[in-house]
Amino acid sequence: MPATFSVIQADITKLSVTAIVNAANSSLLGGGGVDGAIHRAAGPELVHECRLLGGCKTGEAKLTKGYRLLAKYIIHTVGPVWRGGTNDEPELLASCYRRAVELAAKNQATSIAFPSISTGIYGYPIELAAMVAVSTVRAALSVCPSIQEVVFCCFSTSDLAVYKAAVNEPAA
Ligand code: AR6
Repeated sequence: MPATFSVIQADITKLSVTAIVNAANSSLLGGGGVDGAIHRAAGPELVHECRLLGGCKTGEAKLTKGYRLLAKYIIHTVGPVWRGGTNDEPELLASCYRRAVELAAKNQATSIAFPSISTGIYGYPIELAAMVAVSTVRAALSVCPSIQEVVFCCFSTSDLAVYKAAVNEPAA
C-alpha cells in the first residue's frame, strides 16, 4: 500500500503519530518556533536526552523519545539558514527530510509528521521549501515502505495553501 500524504493546519505537538520532526538548531538544546513548542510540550526530560546527543549538523537528524507528547519519537533535524539559495540550501533541506524518513523507518515508525523546516526563523522561501519537502519525502518512501502515513503540518493558513498545491491537492 502506498503511503497516504496529508496536509493539515495544526500544532505539531498535538499530533498522534509515531514520530514528529523538530526543526531544531545545531545545539539541539531548544530554541524558538516549533523547536520551543516541542520542548515545552515534551517537558524538561527532553533537553536532558538532547544534551547527550552532542549536537547535530545541518542536514542531519537525531532521534529522541517523545516524553509527554503523544508521539513516541521526536526526530530533530537542522535545516539550512537561507542565504540566497546558492549555498547548498536545497540539498541540505532535502537531506533533512531524507534523514528523518530513514530514522523513522529504522525505528519502525509507521507515521511521521513534518513541520515546514527552515521556513520560519531560518528564512527559506515557503514555495521552494514545500517542493523540496514533498519531492524528497516521496522519493525517500520508495526505499522506506514501512511508513504508511506522512503528515505535512502547517502552522499558518498561507503555508497550508502552498503545501496543498505542492502535493497537488486543491486549495480549500
Ligand atoms: N506546530 C507546527 N508548526 C509550527 C509550530 C507548531 N507548534 N510552531 C511554529 N511552526 P521555525 P526554522 C512553524 O522558525 O525556520 C528555532 O529557534 C513555523 O510557522 O520553527 O527551521 C530553532 O531552535 C514555520 O512554518 O524553524 C532554530 O534556531 C515552521 O514551523 C530555528 O528556529 C518552521 O519555523 C530554526 O528555524
